[in-house]
Amino acid sequence: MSKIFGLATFFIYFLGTIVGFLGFERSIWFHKAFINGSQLSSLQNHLHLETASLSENHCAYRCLENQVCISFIDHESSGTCQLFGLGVDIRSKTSSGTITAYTKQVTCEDFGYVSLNSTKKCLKHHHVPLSWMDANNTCVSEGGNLFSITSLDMMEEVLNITFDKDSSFMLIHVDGNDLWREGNWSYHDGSSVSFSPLFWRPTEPNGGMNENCLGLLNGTLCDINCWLSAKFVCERYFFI
Ligand SMILES: [Ca+2]
Repeated sequence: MSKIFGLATFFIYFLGTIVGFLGFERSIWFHKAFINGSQLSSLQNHLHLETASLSENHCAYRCLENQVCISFIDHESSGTCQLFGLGVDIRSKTSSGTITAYTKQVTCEDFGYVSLNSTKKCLKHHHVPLSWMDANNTCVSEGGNLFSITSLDMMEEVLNITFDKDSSFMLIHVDGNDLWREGNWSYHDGSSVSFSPLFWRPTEPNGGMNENCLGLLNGTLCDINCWLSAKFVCERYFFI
């Protein structure tokens, strides 16, 4: 009796799943992108789940009900459905590829972040001032890091969307410190910061051993005391 009951439950669950994904319209929830082999490799680095697939709609349904999934590829030839924790940036020219990928969210704003034109980074502004260390930890806990300035375009753009809109962001913590060796500035991943003088405020950096963290003050970089409380901007990648 319990076996029959078990089979019936499984059948109802299976039928419910089939009806569920047959009845939903994929294009409402997903944007289609044609990616190339190298973009596929980037996505594979963020593979969240691989499962058997009955159809493209079935795969889409699996992605939709999965909170981590941002994009998916249904491999018809192998009957597998791959869910990825990263999306495809449809602003870039993705039509050159031949692999069909579907992406759930397509802008930084979909994640509550702000877009930049000069980079695929998404930015988030934090209004509660913290020390550089605590600011950095906050960004890490959100799956990112303090905003890394690697080009003048990027620096200019962040000023346009930050300081120009809210003058209380005149000084913000950004990625970079010389904590481990005085005068040797490095990013969060340990790579060296090689700013041209154009990045630095005139006469900065000038704090020696007392100022080992990087701040963006009114449009130029300066070394600041790591314990100083300031607002900050985090960055995160959501797209390949
Ligand atoms: Ca220093």
